[in-house]
Order: sequence, then structure tokens, then C-alpha cells
Amino acid sequence: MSTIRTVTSVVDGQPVTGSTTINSTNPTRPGEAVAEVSLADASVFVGAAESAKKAQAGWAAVPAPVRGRAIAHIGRLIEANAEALARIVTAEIGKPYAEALGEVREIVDTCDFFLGEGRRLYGQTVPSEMPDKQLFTFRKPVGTMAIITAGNFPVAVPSWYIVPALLAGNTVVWKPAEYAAASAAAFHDLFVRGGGLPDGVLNIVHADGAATFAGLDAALEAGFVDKVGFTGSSAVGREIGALTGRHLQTACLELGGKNPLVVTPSADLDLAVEGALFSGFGTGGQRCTSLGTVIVHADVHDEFLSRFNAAVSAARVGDPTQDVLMGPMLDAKFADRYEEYLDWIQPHHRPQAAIGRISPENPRHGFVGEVGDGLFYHPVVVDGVRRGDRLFEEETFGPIVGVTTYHSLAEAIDLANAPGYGLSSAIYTTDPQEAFAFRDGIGAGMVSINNSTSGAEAHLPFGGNGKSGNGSRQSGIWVLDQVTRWQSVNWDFSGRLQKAQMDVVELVPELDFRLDG
Ligand code: UN1
Repeated sequence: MSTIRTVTSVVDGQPVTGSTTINSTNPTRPGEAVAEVSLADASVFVGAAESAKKAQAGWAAVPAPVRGRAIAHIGRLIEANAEALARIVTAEIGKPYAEALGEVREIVDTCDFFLGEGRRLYGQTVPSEMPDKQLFTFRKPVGTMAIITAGNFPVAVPSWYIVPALLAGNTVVWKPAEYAAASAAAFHDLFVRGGGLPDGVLNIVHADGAATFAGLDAALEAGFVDKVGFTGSSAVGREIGALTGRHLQTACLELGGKNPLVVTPSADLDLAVEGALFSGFGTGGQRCTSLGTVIVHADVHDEFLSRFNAAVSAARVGDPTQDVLMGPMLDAKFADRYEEYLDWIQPHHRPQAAIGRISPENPRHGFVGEVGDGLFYHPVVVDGVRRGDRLFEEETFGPIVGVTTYHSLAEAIDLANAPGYGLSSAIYTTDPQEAFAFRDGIGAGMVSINNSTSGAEAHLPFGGNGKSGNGSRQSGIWVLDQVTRWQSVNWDFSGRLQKAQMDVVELVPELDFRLDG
């Protein structure tokens, strides 16, 4: 029996109670509250941004190697609390425990990567076109960052923003998903304590979408927010992009995906099935990198489908504290929306097995644990999806995978790009020419060859194109361009004004010169 936590916003180191309270519930047993969450209104968000703004100069003045040590300590504290944090994640969003532990590992990996960056944060020395003059570049923190994250990766994805943001000398207001508030509160506690962070450096605000948007708008207007990071749906991403655009800012947007997985005739079919199973149904299909559509060559369609169906039917579904591939939906909101996606199945589609909510009337063979009123759904494979179908064109966050066929690789690439997202993609092939042609033709920011669409490593650029984002990249050295801005410096020590492009010495070439013969 888990304890019910009380979760409030924390602004400038102080708990702030809001005007309404909701429960964050356990999707395995929705009657069970994991946390009582006090939701703040827009003014608390603005206050948090103001407190971050006030704390920023002080934090930036802490030498970068010392901030790197803080990141190192955060990583060690997370590691020491890994099981407890993973248990909260499993209880709150139903992520299978092994995956939840992997998610916590991703925070540690991110800290391990960035702890050394405190001793690098390199700028460049650049030659000048004039004598006695030197050029330099410096990375400067962007200032205060508002980070708004989804709850499907309630602790790993926030760390992708917050670790490099803090390392680079920014302060933060973080708005996590309401249904993952206990995981977020635990993360916040570990970061503040592990990093020895001064008050105001990492503020957390629990609020609903409307209050967050209004608060963000006002905080941008007041000049308290210099950069926004958002992970969530493409629809909300557009709104955030429009809002920040009006303030001449580019948000870091990590949005949805309709991630394709191409199975070529040369593919190792069992490997492709394993990849499709994990990409489609790991995390209940609720990753931004989850598989949308399998695009399988007509010659291997039947064989692939029969092996995929066998794998889906044998997959362990149920209690996320046990060894399962798939637990419940994250939250009732996602279960409701998923039911709408199931309505997109049309007469020309061929669902391969039972669909809908798992219950005594609609049972899943081999279900692990008790279904009760848990938000458990059948994993669904729908053959025969095609262009123009909502199931083919739009993200369907949840355990549903479409299957379609192709005849030439060019057609497969065309189908893979057609929905207009561009986050992740995969091809299963043993032919290097196919692999390279796919890499070249696919619009996605991430390409897997003989691996799942999901499961990116924490130090490679992560991000998408098209409806999946605005081209920003997270993770590794690439995220530094989100959390810092380049400053150019030119230092003239000649003692006179040297004018660029004008006071430049010319060496006179003999361009008419030709060799004899
Ligand atoms: C997300 O769903 O927002 O690559 C992130 C993956 C994970 C991260 C997913 N490492 O699937």
C-alpha cells in the first residue's frame, strides 16, 4: 500500500498552495490516489518566473565547474534513490517497473554526460582579418527557462531540459504534467537537495493547461522568461510556438510522432517483429517515439503479419509492478482519448484481435494480475490502413499499430513521410543500399536501422521535423544551443580604430599567370 503524498508548487524555496486540489491516481487501480496535488493559478506561475529571474545572475556567477559538480551530485543522489523513484513512476503512470528503472537511468546518464561539460562549455578563439585584434565566442546562458513537460516520461524528459539548463547557468520554472505530480515532486526534491541549489534556481509549479498558458503569457510579457521548452502534443506545441514567436523567441519543441517502421524483403523478420512489438506496445504505445505504422513489403506482408500477431498475442500485459511489456494507460484522460482513436477503425481495416478495454467481458488471455477497474487496453494491430485514413495520418497515442504494404523502396519512403510528422523512424533490412537510401529520403530527425523507433540513447541529438517540432534538438552537446546563446567578442589591442572590411591588407595575386606548355 503506497502512501498518499501532498504535492504543492515550490517557488523561491517555499511551498505554495494553490486554489484547487486534485488527486493524481494510480492507473492500475484508479480508485487509489498516489498524491493530492494543489494546483496553482496563473499568478503563481508568474511569481515563480520572477523568482527564477531574480536568482539567475547569482546562479550564473557560480563557476561552471562548480555547477558541473552540482550536476554530478544530483546524478549520484538519483542513483541512490533509483528504485524508490521508479516505484513512484510505476505507481503514478503505470509504466512497467523495468522501464521505469530505465527511465531513471536516463536521468543519471544525462547527469553523467553534463557533469564534465561544466569544465568545457567551450568557446572559440577566432583569427581576425586585421592585425593586433583577436576574436572570441562565448556561450552565455539564455536566462530563465520555462519548462513544460508531459507525463509519459515524467522524470527522464524533464532531466533532458533541466540538467543542461542548470549546468549552463540558467534558472528554471518547471511545470510538469498534473497526472505525474508525485514523480515530479520527488524529482524536484532530489535535484534541489542533490545539487544544493539556492532558492529560486529550480521552481516547480503544478497547474492545469489553461493556468499555465495564461501564466506563461504574462511571464513572457513581463520579461521573466527567456526561453520555453515544451514536450507534448503537436496541437499545444503550435500554440506555444505562436506565443513565444510573438515575443521573438524560439521555443524548444518536442512534439508528437507518427513513426514509421519499414520492413523490407531482405529483413530478418523475427528481429523486425521484436522491434515492432517494443516500439508499438512498450509504454503502452505512449511514447512520442512509439511506432505508428508498419510499412511492409507486399512479398513479406503475410508472413510478417502472422509472426507479429503471434508476438502480440503472447506479450505479457497487466500489472506494471510485474514483468510485463505493457501496463495500463497513463491516466483516464489518455484512456478516453485512446477510445476515440479506436473509433477511427473503418470497414476496410482489419483489426487482428480483440480491441478496447480489457474487462471480464472482453478478457485478455494470460493477463498478469487483476484487471479490476485498471485502465488496461488490448494491444491492437490494424492491417489495411492507407493514405487518407485518420489511423494512417495522425498520431494515436496508445497501443495501436497500423500496417500497410509497399512495392518499391521509393514508395515506402513516400508512405513513411506522408503523415508530415518527422520524429523517429526505422527500417529493417540487410541491404546497405536500402538502409542508406532510407536514411537519405526519410524526413525524420531520428532513424533506426534494424532497431526500434523508440529507445534513443541520451547523448545523441533528439528531436523532430515537420509536425514533430521546430527543428530544435535535445540531448548531448546539441542541446547546449537551446540553453545558451553565442556571444561574439572582438578585442582590438592595436591602439587605433581598425575598420572591418575596409582597413584590410590585400595581398596582390597574379591570376593571369600560366605555366609554360
Ligand atoms: C518521449 O516519449 O517524449 O527514445 C521521449 C525514447 C525515449 C524517450 C521518449 N528515450 O523512446
